[in-house]
Amino acid sequence: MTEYVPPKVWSWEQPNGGQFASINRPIAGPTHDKRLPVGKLPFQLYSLATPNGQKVSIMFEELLAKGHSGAEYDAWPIRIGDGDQFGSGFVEINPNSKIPALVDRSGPEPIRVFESGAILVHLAEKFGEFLPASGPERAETLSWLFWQMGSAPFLGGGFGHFFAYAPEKMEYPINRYAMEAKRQLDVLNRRLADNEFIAGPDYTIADIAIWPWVSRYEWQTIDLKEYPNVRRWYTTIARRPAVQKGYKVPKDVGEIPIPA
Ligand SMILES: N[C@@H](CCC(=O)N[C@@H](CS)C(=O)NCC(=O)O)C(=O)O
Repeated sequence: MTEYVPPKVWSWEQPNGGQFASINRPIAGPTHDKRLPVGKLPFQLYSLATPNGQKVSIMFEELLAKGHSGAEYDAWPIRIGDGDQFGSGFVEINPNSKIPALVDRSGPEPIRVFESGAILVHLAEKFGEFLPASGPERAETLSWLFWQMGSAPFLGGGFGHFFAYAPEKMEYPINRYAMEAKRQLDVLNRRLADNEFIAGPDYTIADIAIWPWVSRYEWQTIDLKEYPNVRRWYTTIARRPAVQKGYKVPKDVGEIPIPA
């Protein structure tokens, strides 16, 4: 293998190889015209059954399980491997071209919401569920929610990417991100030692945001036995019927993995 010498100034040479060659671009904006489908229900969700997408479908299923019939939603697949996220209709609702994105059509004017964390807060506030209205409990819930938003890129885009997807396997990034992924699980394990759920005694949007990422533990070659409190918390949440439903939206991706 010849040693890579970075250029003085980086420029785009396409395609740049690897499984994500068609997705990775240094420019934003639409690549083609495509309108999004719109159904009749109050919420239109454009998503995929990846951890970021599953957060939102699990939230909807939890709201429906609590009897909020106003939380009915149509879920439309956005096939990111085929470039659907770069269609003009999708870019109008998420200029960042990533799933999930939501259009709330329950009021007089449609409201677009993108970024899974913003969507969870929007729905939690709208229905008054899974996010305490004030006080230290709200601060704790939002702290862990935003912790997840900042941490996921190290796990998926960092460790998962270099370990599983990068066309060349390189020791330095794999070690760097494996260390960070394990450190994050240890953060959770310590927190869950004396808390039933992430933000305290109640199940909140912080759990809903973090759980789908932990559900990829096999793909990340992580043994949850090393993190017994995370395993306890993960298994409890995996048994919730709403989680089992939301995990498979918009497409059945099989059963939730349960650690031995
Ligand atoms: N911070 C965003 C991340 C969303 C994200 O990375 N989505 C991925 C799928 S899990 C995606 O759409 N990737 C397509 C692309 O990067 O082109 C969120 O939490 O909503």
